[in-house]
Amino acid sequence: MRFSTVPAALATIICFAAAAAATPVGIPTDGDLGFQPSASPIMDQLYGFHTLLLIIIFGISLLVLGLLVWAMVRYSHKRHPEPRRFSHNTTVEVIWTVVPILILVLIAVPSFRILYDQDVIPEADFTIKTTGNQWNWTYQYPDHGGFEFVSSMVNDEFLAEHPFTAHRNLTTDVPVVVPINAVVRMQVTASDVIHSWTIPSFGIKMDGIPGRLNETWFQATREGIFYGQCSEICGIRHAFMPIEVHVVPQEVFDAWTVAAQADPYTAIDVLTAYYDSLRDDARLASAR
Ligand SMILES: [Cu+2]
Repeated sequence: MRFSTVPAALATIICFAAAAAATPVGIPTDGDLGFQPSASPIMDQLYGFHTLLLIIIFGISLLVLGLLVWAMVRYSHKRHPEPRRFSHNTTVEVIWTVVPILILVLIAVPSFRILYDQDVIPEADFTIKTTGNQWNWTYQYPDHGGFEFVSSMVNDEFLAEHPFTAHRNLTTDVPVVVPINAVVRMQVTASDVIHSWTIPSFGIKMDGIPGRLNETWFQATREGIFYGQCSEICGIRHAFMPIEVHVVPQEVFDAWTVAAQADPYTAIDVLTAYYDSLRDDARLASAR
């Protein structure tokens, strides 16, 4: 009896793993609070830093509130009709100068570390160059034969035809594809006005400025479909130039690049086949 539960548990795990692989991240869901789930080491660091700040802010707020209440109660006119006349207290002044300095140092250390890690690009596996245009993104893969495509938001007809897989203001006609765990050097520029390329789950945001080539990097540590939106007010359709990144296994990425070198606009078929196979695996596993 006990042994028969093992394949069932295994099937459930496979089922969850397969379902998780193509899970969209960065779409609004009911009851969401806080950041989008992290999918990179930088975002992990940002998440930790944010939590540290939250604890510090909470502590300071509680302390100040407590002191206020204590002063109001202890030194009210009723309890303390005759105020004392002193105007300085060296001990208290030293404490309220030194303690904030210590808190700022405590904040500065991880803050500078994250800034450094974001700024210094580790040895990259390959480069993607993106150019912001009013109102879409051009992508180039210079290390994979230099193919290039334009990624635009899908229209309402497409949304109506794909109600479960397409997301309003987020889904693009040609997504960016990267392999899991690869270090990607991201070059960002623009052709007309300032745009900003971002994927919140990767902890990355970089302005695309005409005539300037900005660089940043990311390492996606989780399979899935990740979304971002242009984050620099760039004109009337600023809200309609989304960013969609698919993080897939290396072999799927390799197959996609081969297909994209021939025609980047139909290479998405490789991804569709991969997601279909995941779904079939999950169905098989749950049927067993
Ligand atoms: Cu823009």
